[in-house]
Order: sequence, then C-alpha cells, then structure tokens
Amino acid sequence: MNDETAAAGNILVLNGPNLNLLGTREPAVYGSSTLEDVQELAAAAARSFGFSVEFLQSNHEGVLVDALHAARTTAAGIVINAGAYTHTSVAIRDALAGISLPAVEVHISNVHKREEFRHFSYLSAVVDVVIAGAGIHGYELAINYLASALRH
Ligand code: CA2
Repeated sequence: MNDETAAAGNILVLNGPNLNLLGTREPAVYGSSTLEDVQELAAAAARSFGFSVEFLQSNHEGVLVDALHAARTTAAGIVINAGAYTHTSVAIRDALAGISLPAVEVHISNVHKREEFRHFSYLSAVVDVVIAGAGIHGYELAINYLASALRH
C-alpha cells in the first residue's frame, strides 16, 4: 500500500485542550467516558466502514495546527473537537480552511445551551458538518458521515 492509498483510508480525530480530562470531572456536562473510550469508539466506528483512525489530543494550539497540516498527506478526512480553541482560534480555522479535506466539528456538550461565549465557533464556517450535544456518540456520527462522504 502506498502513502496515497493509506491516506485515503485514514480519518484524523483531533482533540483540543483539557479533553484529556474527560471522565475525571464534570460528568454532568461531559459524561463519564474517558478519552480512551472515545478513541476505542472512533476506531471501532471507522473499522466498521473499512477506515482506520489516527487519534491525537493536545493542549497546544500549534500542535493542532501542525497535525492539520500533516493530514494533507496522511488522512482523507478530519474529525475535530478543538475544545476551547473552537471559540478563540483563527489559526485552527485557517489551517482547516487551508487543507481542503472534508471535516466535521464535534462537541460533546450542546454548546448552544451553555454560556454565550461558547455559542460562537471560528471553525463552523470552514467545516462540512457540526455536531453538538450528542455526547461521545458525536464522534461516531462524524465518522459515519465522513465514511459515507468519502465513498461517494
Ligand atoms: O462540548 C465540547 O466538546 C467542548 O468542545 C469541550 C470544551 C469546551 O471548552 C467547549 O466549549 C465545548 C472543554 C473540554 C474540557 O473537557 C473537560 C472534561 C472533563 C473535565 C474538565 C474538562
């Protein structure tokens, strides 16, 4: 399998700041599953469609930007929960816009039912789909969408 073929079957799942704490605090907002559970769920969902998953969490904006740039040659689609950077990062928005890969923005919580500052996303205008409030099931829905979009 060459690099192009490998990239075609791969979905990058990116998670931003503090999501490494999932399952340890705030269960009323984020549920009790851990990020490891999310990784397993995403890998299983991708596998069921014949895709693989590359999974990365970082608390650093530049690491997330670098991962998006790298995805140009290693992935066919992106699932991104940028955490709080959703509401602040022009850099992540520009990276997503610059790589021209199908992308889904996921939020575990329904950001629209929460504080006003969480209602605006810099990313929503440059992704294909936004999923919020479905808990960690949102990652599965995102992969489902990408698998179907990438087949057609
Ligand atoms: O609902 C989401 O998925 C968010 O992207 C999560 C971000 C938040 O800043 C966004 O507004 C919405 C925060 C992730 C922090 O996750 C924690 C999990 C457990 C304990 C503490 C933080």
